[in-house]
Amino acid sequence: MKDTKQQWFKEAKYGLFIHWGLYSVLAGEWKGQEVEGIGEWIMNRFRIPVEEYRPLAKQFNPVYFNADELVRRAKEDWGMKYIVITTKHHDGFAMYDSQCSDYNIVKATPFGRDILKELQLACEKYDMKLGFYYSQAQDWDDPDGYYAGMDNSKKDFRAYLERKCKPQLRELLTNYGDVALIWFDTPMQMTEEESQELFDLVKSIQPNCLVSGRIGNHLGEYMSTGDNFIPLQPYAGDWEVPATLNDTWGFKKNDHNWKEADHILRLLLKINSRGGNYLLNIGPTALGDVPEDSIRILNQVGDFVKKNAEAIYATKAIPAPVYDMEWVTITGRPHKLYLNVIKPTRRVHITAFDNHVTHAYLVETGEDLEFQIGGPTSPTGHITVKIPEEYKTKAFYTIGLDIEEETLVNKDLDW
Ligand code: FHN
Repeated sequence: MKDTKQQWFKEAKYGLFIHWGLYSVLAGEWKGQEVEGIGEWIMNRFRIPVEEYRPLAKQFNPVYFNADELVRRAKEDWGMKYIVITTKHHDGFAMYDSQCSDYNIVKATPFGRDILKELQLACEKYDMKLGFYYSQAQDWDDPDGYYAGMDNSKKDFRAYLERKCKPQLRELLTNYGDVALIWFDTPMQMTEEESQELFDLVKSIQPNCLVSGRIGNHLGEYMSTGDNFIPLQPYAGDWEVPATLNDTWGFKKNDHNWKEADHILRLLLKINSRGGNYLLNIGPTALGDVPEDSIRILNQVGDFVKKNAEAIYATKAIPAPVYDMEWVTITGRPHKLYLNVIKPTRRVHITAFDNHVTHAYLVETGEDLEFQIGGPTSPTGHITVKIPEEYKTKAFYTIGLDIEEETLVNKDLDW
């Protein structure tokens, strides 16, 4: 079981992932051809030679990027507790002022600004945790970095580690204040010793910086599930689901397959009810703005999160309920359950429910609600909560239940 031993991570429950880099310039298209699948892999998918990919830096001028506005939104509008940004994705381009590789946003682009420094300052201002994604094994730019789908056997991976990976990690951990976590990714064939070296390097500079599950060889401090993968049962320990709002991480101009707010909210609540954090992605454009659809959806989810904060933050896994209902997802904390209504329902009625409830209330107003345990067929085993008339056509609200038991008790379905 993974244990970060850090309260902030256990309580955060909702964070913002940012995939942003040179691939955003291509926006999913190379020489008139659309890339299949995720946009940030375009260099790999089309085998774009380094000499043709590098010049994209000259077109990268994200003049609309506004770190303050982005962090403010994440905190105040979206209700997120931490941000993780790609400081170097598999394409090898650094999104900060790196001294050990000029292939970076400050030295290679007309933009010339260190967006990481700007984000660090904004995160400090808004009291937001900031973590760095760093592709430690794949580097399609460095001759000795791994390249998925190619023969890597002739590469001197050690040389790449010493020349680029470790020095860049040192820079990230030295020049940008307190780093909440390093989000390693795709370890590929890294050995246990190599993963351990990177782990030790992080801890030697910032002992409180968490190391993500994808450092490889089971050395991470929390578990990262597969992309967009939500376990059916609660996992023990600390874990996180990295997830997309559409079907790509890096910006793709033709990907409009957005998951709408009710879908995202259901996923957030499912993950929280099983004890995990939801790290939800945006892919800014090459001009530095966040796609309008992302903002719209995150604002809607954020409205719920802010009004019903007690049903989200610092909640604990509840035992896998025996039901999976369209209109409601249940979260909880010791002696509390939350019925989060996602689709309008005329009747708030939960069966196979065996808790002793002492109080029911509408979380967003605090208003007390009447409730009834049992019914015509059984004196126990279900609860009906009376909701105000106007809520019968509403969704995105939460009913809080104070319970005598520690957590949810499912009644035997035998009755
Ligand atoms: O290959 C990457 C992918 O581009 C993206 O960064 C995701 C995010 O979890 N991680 C890898 C695939 O799992």
